[in-house]
Amino acid sequence: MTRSRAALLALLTMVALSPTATAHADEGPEQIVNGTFDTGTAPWWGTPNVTLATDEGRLCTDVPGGTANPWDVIIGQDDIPLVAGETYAYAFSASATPAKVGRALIQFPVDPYTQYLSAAPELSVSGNDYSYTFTAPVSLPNAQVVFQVGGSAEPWRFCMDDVSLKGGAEPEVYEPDTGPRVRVNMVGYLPTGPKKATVVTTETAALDWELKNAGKETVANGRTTPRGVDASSGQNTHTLDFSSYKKPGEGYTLTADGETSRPFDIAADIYDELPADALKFYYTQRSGIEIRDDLRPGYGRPAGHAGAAPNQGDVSVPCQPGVCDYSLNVKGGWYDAGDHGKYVVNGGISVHQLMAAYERDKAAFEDGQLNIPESGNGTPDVLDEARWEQEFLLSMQVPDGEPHAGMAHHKIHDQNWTGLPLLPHLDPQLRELHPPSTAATLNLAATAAQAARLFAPYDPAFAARTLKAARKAWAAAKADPERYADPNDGIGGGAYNDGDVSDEFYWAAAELFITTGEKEFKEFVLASPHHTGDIWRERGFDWGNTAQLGRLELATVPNAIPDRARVRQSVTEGAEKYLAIQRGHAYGLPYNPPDFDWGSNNLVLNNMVVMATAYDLTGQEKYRAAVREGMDYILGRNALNQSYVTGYGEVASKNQHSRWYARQLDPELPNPPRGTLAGGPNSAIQDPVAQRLLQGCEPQFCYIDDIESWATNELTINWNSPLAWVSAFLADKGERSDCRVRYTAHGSWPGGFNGQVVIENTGKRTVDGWSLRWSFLSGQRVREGWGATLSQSGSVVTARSLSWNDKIKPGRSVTFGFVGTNASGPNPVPEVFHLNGDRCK
Ligand code: 9MR
Repeated sequence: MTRSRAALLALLTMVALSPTATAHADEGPEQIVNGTFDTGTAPWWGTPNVTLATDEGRLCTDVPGGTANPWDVIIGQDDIPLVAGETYAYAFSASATPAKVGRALIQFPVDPYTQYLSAAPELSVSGNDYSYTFTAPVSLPNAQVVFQVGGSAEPWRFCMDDVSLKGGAEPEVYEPDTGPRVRVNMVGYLPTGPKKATVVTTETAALDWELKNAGKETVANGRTTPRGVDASSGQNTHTLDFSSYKKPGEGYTLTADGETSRPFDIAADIYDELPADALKFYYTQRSGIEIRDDLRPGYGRPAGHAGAAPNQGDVSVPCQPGVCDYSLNVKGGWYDAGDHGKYVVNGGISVHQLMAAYERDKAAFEDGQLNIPESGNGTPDVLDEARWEQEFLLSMQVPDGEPHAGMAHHKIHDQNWTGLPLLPHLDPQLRELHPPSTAATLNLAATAAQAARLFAPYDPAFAARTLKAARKAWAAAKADPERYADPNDGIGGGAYNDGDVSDEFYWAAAELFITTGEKEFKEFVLASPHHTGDIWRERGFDWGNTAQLGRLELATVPNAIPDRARVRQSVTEGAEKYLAIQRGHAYGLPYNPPDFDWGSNNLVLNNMVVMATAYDLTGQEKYRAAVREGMDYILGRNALNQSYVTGYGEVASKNQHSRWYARQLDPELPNPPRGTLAGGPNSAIQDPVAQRLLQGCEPQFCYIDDIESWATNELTINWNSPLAWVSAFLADKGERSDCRVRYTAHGSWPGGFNGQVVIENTGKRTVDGWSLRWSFLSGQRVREGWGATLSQSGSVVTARSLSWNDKIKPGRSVTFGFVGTNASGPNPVPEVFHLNGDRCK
């Protein structure tokens, strides 16, 4: 804030004023957020032709010359609440070099932009203070304060400070209702898993705790472990461990320090529905297709952006001016989040994680599981859902013959941000393709290469098309490796800029290598710094940090990279890092930076993906236990005592920022569907609601379940994707089984191969009747077998014992074999075998 300058009173009113009204307004609460620019320029925004910066505690910007209208250059703040009949005092200081006349408006935020206050301050080089009063003629939660400074032939410099709008209702003093001080996973605990809770208390010595069943009988008790002050919440905490109690039941509670937790279950099936719910989310995020109410009661809506007015997309979308001179049909795909934008880099990681969840255990995903229009077509629904996005990603590729052919456009979205609520089919904005980027191109290469191997058994033509697109994208990215998305291209859609795409290169090379086995990709992988570096960031991985995806793929999907053992080992090193963070955390969080990131819940879940993968690779129980404990945080064992997954737990997020699940704004609309993850605590609280209510928040408290809090409470396709992956892991009931499988491909010839499989019983009990399951990498097929009855669905093969070999005594083995049909690309030896549903060690 700068020193006050000589006052100049300019008075303008919409409604006649009295001195009393002015005095009253002056005393009212402040409605502007960060009008003193002490904390940077947020949440102030500017039109794309200006860059906002602070200069000696003021907001300053260089206004370009050559614009025609005042509104060609705007600086503003959104979401200012006005109350009808209330009188407000509006004040600011400003300067212009050289002197200019500006326009100061308080207005309705969208067309017709009704002005409640309109002033034309004469701005001088030395600067002046201005003040006005007006009475609001309407109530609205989201008026705009704007400065229109366009219309000058010459460039000039504008600065402002001490922007203040006083009056109206007292801002709500926000005190989150955090319920009982004993914090649990409100959904429940697995009988054999860890069972921990966190107690918030002023006590520093250990406390007694009791576990009670639904009948209020005490079934276990013990003493808490004091943990001191937890930095992520500012709370003094104890942990409480009741892991030794394993009896299934409903309605358990924990009591400690005179407080009783919310009820929870102990049951083996608590996560059974979550994988499908997390995946069903994608259908109602679809663009370009009607959402059928019979498939999603309450969520039916017309197709969005399918070429029907008032939509201006997405069947023939032009580029931003100067970017290209063609239009593309980019209909389809998923809407990114609560907005109507479609962004290739974010679509990439999302569709990848869905396919990766499938590839982890293909037998767990079936046709008909998700109740989508494609259910019943013989392909697992998760692949059908992934294809909906993959087809969109393919459509974003620059056509042959055009500049940057083979690259992918970074994104497609509205020309301007729209308000809430707005159903997709009602969006009237112009849609535009934004310039191609290397990052988007590599996301296309990576996911299309992955899709090629996964779709081969179901639709070889589509698999061939994706592989061709992946190769073309790879070549285009190699030829243009530093074409970055513009960080300032964030009007009407997110910027999704990323100034380092070496990690996207690594991920794409890894996928292409796994699918093709080719030397070029192998050499690229081996030469990449991401192949050997410590990529396990404490903050986790996300759309902008994708080396981890490549490493996880190379570790888990069979392939012939020479240092595979080291790659696998590196995943456990990452997992150890997250395990150590979790053990040091009183809420069992495997993520603990001093400030929480945008979408922190997805980073928490992605760290859990690394620990889960370490379990898959090693079978070490500590990693699986860590994932189970991590989920407790997401489902209620946290400072806010709430679940971040809609429909899961007694108190759960339900007002995530969305233009169509906008029930908080329009009771006719639904809440987000069951299984929707909220972004979660974000220390930077960039949106006005969070800035108004959460100033000074400790990390875990930087969250509010309000639809307008887009920085803490949005839903996105790339946040539900790790939720789907992790919940599929948690729902996996396969245990480690005492068996060893030796699989040998005996000779191969063009088009075919011989497989021999030996199952050894390494346990102490006779196996009586067996079925062995594995998956091929891609389109390989079993043709005929001996020593077992073989069947195949997609790439999942099941071999069942015959009457003469259905017993395997301890230390003994059985052998069977088959003739297989080969597919293009590598045919690696499968590494994961399930005997009677349990995974061989
Ligand atoms: O998830 C994105 C986060 O990592 C960025 O920090 C943030 C600001 O650029 O944008 C987030 O993505 C939003 C995107 O820009 C627009 N659609 C909604 C996304 C989630 O909030």
